[in-house]
Amino acid sequence: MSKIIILTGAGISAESGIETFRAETGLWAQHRVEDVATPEGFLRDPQLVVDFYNARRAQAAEAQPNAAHKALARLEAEHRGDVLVVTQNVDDLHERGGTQNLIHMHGALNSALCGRCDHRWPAPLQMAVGNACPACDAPAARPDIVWFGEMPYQMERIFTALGQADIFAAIGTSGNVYPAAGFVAEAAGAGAQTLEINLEPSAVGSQFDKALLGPATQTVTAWVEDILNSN
Ligand code: BJW
Repeated sequence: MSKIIILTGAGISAESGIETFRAETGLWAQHRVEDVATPEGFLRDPQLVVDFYNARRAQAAEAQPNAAHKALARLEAEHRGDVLVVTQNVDDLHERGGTQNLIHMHGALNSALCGRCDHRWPAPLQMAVGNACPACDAPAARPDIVWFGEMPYQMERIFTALGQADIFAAIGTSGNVYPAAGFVAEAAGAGAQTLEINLEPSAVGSQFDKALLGPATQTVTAWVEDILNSN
């Protein structure tokens, strides 16, 4: 009964209409990373950052899970071993597509975090700068997002799973951001078979055993079908 760990990135949600980061017209072509995705940027101009995430939250709320999200949920439901999805995405399309065993390592748009006491609560569709924390009342609400220089969530659980994986697949991620870009080396070092699913080879593409190139809605569906047929 094989253990499968799947890392997903922005590419899996692209066909649902959610912009990726590093495409020519992607989010980082429209916004400076250091302004909207660092703690220093938030300190400098919280309104800019809150507006950026309000717009992305609204976009994600309109989007629907696609065939790739649904195929991963089917894999979790029908595979006889364990399946864990670790997503870098902050949208909720995996959970709306039916995945249950899921880690949002870079946070979630639908969650708010208190900068003072670390309490979390469901984010309103439109957050405002200085929203009060429901636990400590400090006017310190921020989007519950992991910015550059901050520690991604649940790293201990992720590294334990990578160390036990039989199959590691990375779907729709460019391999530019660590620690996620290092997961393939970690899983391969522990003996897992590794597979990259992407439109094109990523920055760490040469580290995978195999690649399946093409749009996620087609490639992920075909891969899941193969795994379930070999169960
Ligand atoms: C399709 C498709 C279709 C398109 N079908 N595919 C020097 C060396 C190494 C590391 C560092 C360094 N200097 C600093 C660091 C650390 C830093 C880092 O990695 N920097 C790099 C830029 C070098 N990392 C951090 O700071 C992280 N924290 C950290 O390291 O803590 C210390 C630590 C140490 C040890 C262990 C653990 C921790 C935090 C990183 C936070 C990332 N945050 C962001 C923004 C916030 C979230 C948000 O606003 O949404 O997260 S950045 C952004 O990039 C976002 C994404 O989750 C992340 C990854 O992007 P992703 O998903 O790969 O998207 P794209 O656009 O890059 O790629 C899309 C891919 O899809 C492409 O490949 C397309 O081909 C493909 N695709 N359509 C299939 N239809």
